[in-house]
Amino acid sequence: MARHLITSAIPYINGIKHLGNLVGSQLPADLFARYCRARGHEVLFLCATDEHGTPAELAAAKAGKPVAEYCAEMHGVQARIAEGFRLSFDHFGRSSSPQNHRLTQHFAKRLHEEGLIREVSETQMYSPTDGRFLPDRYIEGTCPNCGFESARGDQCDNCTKQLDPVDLINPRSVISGATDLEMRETKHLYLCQSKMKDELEAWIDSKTDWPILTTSIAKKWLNDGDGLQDRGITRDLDWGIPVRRGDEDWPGMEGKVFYVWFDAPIEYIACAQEWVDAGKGADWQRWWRTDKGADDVRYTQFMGKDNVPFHTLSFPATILGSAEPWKLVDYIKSFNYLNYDGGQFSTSRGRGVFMDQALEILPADYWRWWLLSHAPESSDSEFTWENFQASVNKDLADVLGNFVSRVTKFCRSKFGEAVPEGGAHGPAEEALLAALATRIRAYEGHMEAMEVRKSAAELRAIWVLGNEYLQEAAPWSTFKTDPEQAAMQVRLALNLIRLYAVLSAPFIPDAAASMLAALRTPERGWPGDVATALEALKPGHGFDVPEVLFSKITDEAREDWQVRFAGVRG
Ligand code: B3M
Ligand code: ZN
Repeated sequence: MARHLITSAIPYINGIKHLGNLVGSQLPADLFARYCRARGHEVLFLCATDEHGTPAELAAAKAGKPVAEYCAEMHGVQARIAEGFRLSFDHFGRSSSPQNHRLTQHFAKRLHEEGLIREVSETQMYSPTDGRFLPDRYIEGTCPNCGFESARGDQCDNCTKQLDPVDLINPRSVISGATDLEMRETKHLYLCQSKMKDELEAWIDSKTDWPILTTSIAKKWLNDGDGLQDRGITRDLDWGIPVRRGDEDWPGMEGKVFYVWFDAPIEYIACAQEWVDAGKGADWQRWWRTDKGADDVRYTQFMGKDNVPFHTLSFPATILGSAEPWKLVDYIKSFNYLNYDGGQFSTSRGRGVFMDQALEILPADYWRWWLLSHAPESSDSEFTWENFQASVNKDLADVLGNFVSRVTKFCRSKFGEAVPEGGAHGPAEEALLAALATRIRAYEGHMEAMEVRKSAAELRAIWVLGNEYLQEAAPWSTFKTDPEQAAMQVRLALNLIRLYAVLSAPFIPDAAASMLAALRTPERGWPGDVATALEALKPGHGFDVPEVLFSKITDEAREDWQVRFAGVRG
């Protein structure tokens, strides 16, 4: 038995995430967590909401709510939706928790003591009307390059030129529209990542088993320009973790908060503390402190590719720089983007399917199956309604659902609602068992390697084996001449349903649970020897014919959804 610490990138609090966000971190993390648990490993699976920064402030302002209240509400909303998708977090925490405040301030203190923090004076736009410094996104003005009147402080959306707020002509505050902006001097803390370049590089070079997507991004940033840049870790914002060193004030840093990307990954650790403080666990240190037993933990992180630099460089710089025995990540599984029907998902334009809407139209398993079997691993992938419909109708309804329904209904009509007795395996059954054994070992190999698409393809192939067997064995004809033989075939097929439920549970947990319930068995043990696994349900064991596991998506429904999700949410 191994111990697996698994974290998913923590979603921003500023709204409900779309399916592209889901498949890029939380869902594959859940797949892996469920698989590890099914294999009997000890798992701690953590996620949280990422609650600080400008986007949270802006979203709260837009909702007309105090930011703390907005975050508390949205945390509840995201937690409920996560449950709806059956994301099996051991704890879904909050980066604004008191635990994260303390731990973030602790890390800042340690980094300061190690000589890894320096103060930098810079000038930044200040708005006397708003009584605050304005981050780049809070400033708009006319683009000096193309004349576009709503260019943002960091970039012009019209001509894509990267901008500095001082470049803007007629700059104004996004908050109040005020134009009396002025440059003021302000001090910030920088984390001296450049001093840690060699250590970080050696660490990344030692990760020879990491996906290329992960290491190529890490190396690009390590060697970008003059090499790893020092990074500002404080901001002039109200909402966030106050800049302190441990529980002491930090002279000159009054009224400032830590940069959201400094405290967000620290929440992975704080979340384990929240898990204990919520009474769900006994000891967080054996997961996170290598001096307290975490040295035999295997730690895997899941995230979209845009988050890779922060997890391969910035967060490890925080951990290593602290010179304390914190657990470092062992494996980073990163994902490309999922596009939506010929373009991108867009949160601002409401283009694509968002997590709450997805669950309103279909149960979680339908989405889980499509998203995982089309995970954007080796390249970006695309959601189209045609493809979604085809996949659900073929894989789930025709292949798996149909198998379950045919077998249970046939058995009920000919033998009654109990596993029939009699007959013995022949060459066809031996061949099936051998094919299953090979495919199940391959499936395990892909799941262990977190090859999500390959795992799904193998699982589907395992379902197909059952259908092919049933088609050839044809118990409905055998029954007429040799009922004993038909009984054996049906008994084997009923046992296959149980086996499928166990193997499929990480992908489609609700359907798997329905299958097990119909077979009146709580049995969840992972199959060792296939022959033994296919004798788990003994003759005489009662079952029920389950309700339809998966309904097909009609052309009408598909067309309707296509129009409904084309853009402008509202
Ligand atoms: N909230 C970005 C994102 O949701 C960011 C991840 C933080 S992981 C520590 O994609
Ligand atoms: Zn422009």
